[in-house]
Amino acid sequence: MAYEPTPEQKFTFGLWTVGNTGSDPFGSSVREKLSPAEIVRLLGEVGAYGVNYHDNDLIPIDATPAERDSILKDFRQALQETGLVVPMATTNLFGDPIFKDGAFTANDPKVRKYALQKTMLNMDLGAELGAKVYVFWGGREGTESDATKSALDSLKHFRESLNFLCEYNRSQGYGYKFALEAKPNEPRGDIYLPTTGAMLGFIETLDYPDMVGVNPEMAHEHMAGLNFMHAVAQAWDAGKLFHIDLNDQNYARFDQDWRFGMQNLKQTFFLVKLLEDVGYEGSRHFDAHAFRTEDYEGVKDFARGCMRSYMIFKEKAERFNKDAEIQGLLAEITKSDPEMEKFDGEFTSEKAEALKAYSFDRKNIAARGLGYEKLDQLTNELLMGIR
Ligand code: GCO
Ligand code: MN
Ligand code: MN
Repeated sequence: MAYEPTPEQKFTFGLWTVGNTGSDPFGSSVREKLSPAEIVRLLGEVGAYGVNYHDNDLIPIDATPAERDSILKDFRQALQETGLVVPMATTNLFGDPIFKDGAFTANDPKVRKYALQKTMLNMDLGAELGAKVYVFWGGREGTESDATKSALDSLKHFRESLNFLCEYNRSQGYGYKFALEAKPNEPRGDIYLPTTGAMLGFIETLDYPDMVGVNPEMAHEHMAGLNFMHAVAQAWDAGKLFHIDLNDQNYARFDQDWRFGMQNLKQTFFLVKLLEDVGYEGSRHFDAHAFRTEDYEGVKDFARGCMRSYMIFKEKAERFNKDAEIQGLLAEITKSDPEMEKFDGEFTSEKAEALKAYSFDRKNIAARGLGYEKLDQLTNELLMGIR
């Protein structure tokens, strides 16, 4: 199989991902900074479908109107040349010193309103560029010390800001879907609403819950020691999987943002299998960056690797779904029990009474082996390439 990316698979990268210059808290850049147009061309070369951006990846925060026009002109030209689209836009509400105490949850009302202004302005630009998803990642929305900020007020401020922006979205007729991205920590000591599950609960408290979903990220759930696929399944079940950030990460480490499929092969397999089995149709966005050891050839290897791994795992998922022995075991495990069917469906008092009176052979039921060792070994052998 060739594993060539196709537009239907909607593989996207952020300007900030392949454009990452390799600096970290301990060292400076190792790669020259590319312009947005150059990044688009690099993505075109590796076969990506789209490019996503933060306002300031594209237009520096201090750019003059003339600089803005010229950058946008070059960017649009590169999009046209390569055929890349811009499916998602987002706001940088963490980089500038004004956001040192957060954006929508900063204690200073001026900072909160500035965050709203900055977001509306970029929603305007994103809409012009064709974006349909708007991501909110609150990198600085949190605390180091809870002496400094009220967690309850912060939730209130965040809710008010999102409600305001939902109204703005409606009044402008942009039709954006908002996607909230959770992260447990980094750069703040603790970030509010630290998991996808927390975001899903919060969304129901908003004025327009239907407009708002989630953008779960693999590395973020892994930093918190959680099972990413389970979080994505919950988002899907709630009809809230509006976007996804794919990458990789060792458990319980700082944010590593590794190439998709690099580290946790089995977790990645089950994630891709879920996305493919349910028919997820949104962007498959890689929010990751190349190792600091790489030049731009290595960055292309990184980007191709993300997409290849996705496609290989997709093929493995098809194989899993067609494997007679695996499917036989699954059918056995999940088979229905005709005797129990009378208790299925809606609640009635009669059903409850009948269930209370039913005599279960507890020891016999418990004594049955489930064959999970075999099923898991077969799964691993499939992943190891011998099935
Ligand atoms: C991170 C986040 C960001 C966001 C981005 C889009 O850990 O830095 O994942 O990369 O995804 O800001 O909103
Ligand atoms: Mn991240
Ligand atoms: Mn992300």
